[in-house]
Amino acid sequence: VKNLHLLHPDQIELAKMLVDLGQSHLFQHWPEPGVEDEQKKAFFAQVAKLNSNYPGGLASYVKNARELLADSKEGKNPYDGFTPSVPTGEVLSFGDNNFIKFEEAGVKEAQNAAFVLVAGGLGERLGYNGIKVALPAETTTGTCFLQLYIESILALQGASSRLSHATSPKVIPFVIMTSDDTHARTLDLLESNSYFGMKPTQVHLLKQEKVACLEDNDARLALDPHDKYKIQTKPHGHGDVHSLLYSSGLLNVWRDAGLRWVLFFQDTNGLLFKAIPASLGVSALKHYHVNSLAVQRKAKEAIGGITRLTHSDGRSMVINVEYNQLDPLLRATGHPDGDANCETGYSPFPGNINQLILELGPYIEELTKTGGAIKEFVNPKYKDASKTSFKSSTRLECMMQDYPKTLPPSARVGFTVIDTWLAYAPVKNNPEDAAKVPKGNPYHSATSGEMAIYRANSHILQKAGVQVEDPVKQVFNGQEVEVWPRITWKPIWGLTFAEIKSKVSGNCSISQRSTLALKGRSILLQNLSLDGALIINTVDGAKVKVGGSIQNKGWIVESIDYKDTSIAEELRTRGFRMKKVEGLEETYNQPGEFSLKP
Ligand code: UGB
Repeated sequence: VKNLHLLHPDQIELAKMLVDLGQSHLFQHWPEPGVEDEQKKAFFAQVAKLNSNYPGGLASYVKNARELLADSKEGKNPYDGFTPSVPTGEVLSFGDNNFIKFEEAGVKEAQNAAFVLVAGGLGERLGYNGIKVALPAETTTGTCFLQLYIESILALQGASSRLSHATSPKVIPFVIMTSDDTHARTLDLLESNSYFGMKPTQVHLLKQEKVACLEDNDARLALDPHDKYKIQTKPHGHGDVHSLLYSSGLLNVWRDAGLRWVLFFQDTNGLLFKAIPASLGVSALKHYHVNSLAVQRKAKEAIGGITRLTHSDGRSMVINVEYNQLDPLLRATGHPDGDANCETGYSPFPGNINQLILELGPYIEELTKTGGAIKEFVNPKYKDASKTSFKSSTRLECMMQDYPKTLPPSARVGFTVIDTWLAYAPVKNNPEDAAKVPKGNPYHSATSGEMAIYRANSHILQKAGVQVEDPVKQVFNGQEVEVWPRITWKPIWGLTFAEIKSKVSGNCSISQRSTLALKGRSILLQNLSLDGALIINTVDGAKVKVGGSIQNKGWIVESIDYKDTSIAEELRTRGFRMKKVEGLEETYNQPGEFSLKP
């Protein structure tokens, strides 16, 4: 009270609110006016920020926290009364007629889409010092994830406007959600690389803020252990993306511009865009308000399972059940083996890869009701079984895939299962943890993420008629992986199967020890027999036919030790690097027709 005169009237309101919320411990220790006044003002500036960043303000935050903490103390199961069952959705098989039909529909729709990348996470499991989107997706070309995503969106934009013969091509907006942990470095990565070819106005960065920590079951806010004038904060989770998009005003701008779809994706999946056209096609042709991308899932794999939950009161929803909750839920509802593989060798519940496609109109309608608030959860680490105190402060969290939880039963919620090899190879685990993954389960490491790109590209070319030699097995950083020829291409070379197929003809073959990088739109492979390294760069307007037998010593995948700190972290985390012994690199920087034959 003695310090009140230091505050603005709106800050006085906040102080009163904190007292009403049982939070007076936050300033009980404050000294007399005149001592540390600046810190006191800074404290209230932080409170104002915490208050405005949460839908419903701190009063709602504390109220929600009390309810969730009480439920957690009681051991209440959020899925009480719900019975899980395997939902039905669209299951795609790469390259068949159905897949091609959906891809074409998806490319057409892409010009009506906006993309949203959630990239606020630090990736503690990966233990990488930089931001994850700056990591190379593969080291043959060194393309980082962010570049790959941007070039994919641009390629899709071009393909979509060509298909619809648009006179003034639409620009696909790209939003990146960052956090204090990633914002400056993300912006720097974009700026120092000229936004990887995107117009800066096409990219919007939205920074998520952290939320207040809670020190006990009464939801008393925790002070920072190192600063008594600061409330301790922690990340609130990727679910923030919905309230941020809502409050940014972008959704209405997009609707007014005629957009129809918002696609959400995560930071380190180098395969994702191979699955985007077909999945967007599913959304469009099946009229899904919500479409979750999924893959086959091994039981107990650390990805959520897409599940139909039916409540005894008649409610029913198709929703992601997080991996740590699926097993207990199944056990509690008459499945004594819990989360187990069925006769296919996979869990019957498709694995959520957290790629969501939402129809914009119904999305705006829903957010107008909720303000973007997503069902939260709390995960306190209790000191003992009495559950009365915590080992360390906790906070509320939310996940973007929980968006459908508040939807009415009339909402059309579906999912699309895609071949794992085509769609999903995230980089989440550090080498040590990856090496401990049970045999048969995916490593989700930088090693497996890169090798998965070569495998997918090899499979795609095989489907397109190229003879690609079988892989060899090799161990890097303690992980056994299949090493396929290192085949990469820029998204502009081929984003859909039909497009890729149209660029391959005759008898083409690629040996296992080969490297092939296609960096340009019009590169046609005709009767090419490759045994070595071949890199082709072209500008738009240059059309190059590549054929004949190309043979050289090639690039060798050289094993390295991740503990060898003299090597860059980006390479160490994968346990190998490309030794460029010999290769053919050609660059065509003038428009025209060319032919490359040895
Ligand atoms: N992220 C943010 O942008 N902000 C945050 O506060 C936190 C994260 P993780 P997680 O792909 O297999 C998810 O940590 O949360 C971004 C799904 O919940 O990589 O453990 C972060 O930058 C799970 O159902 O994953 O698990 C990253 O881009 C399953 O689908 C993204 O959010 C799993 O991903 C995910 O963060 C998966």
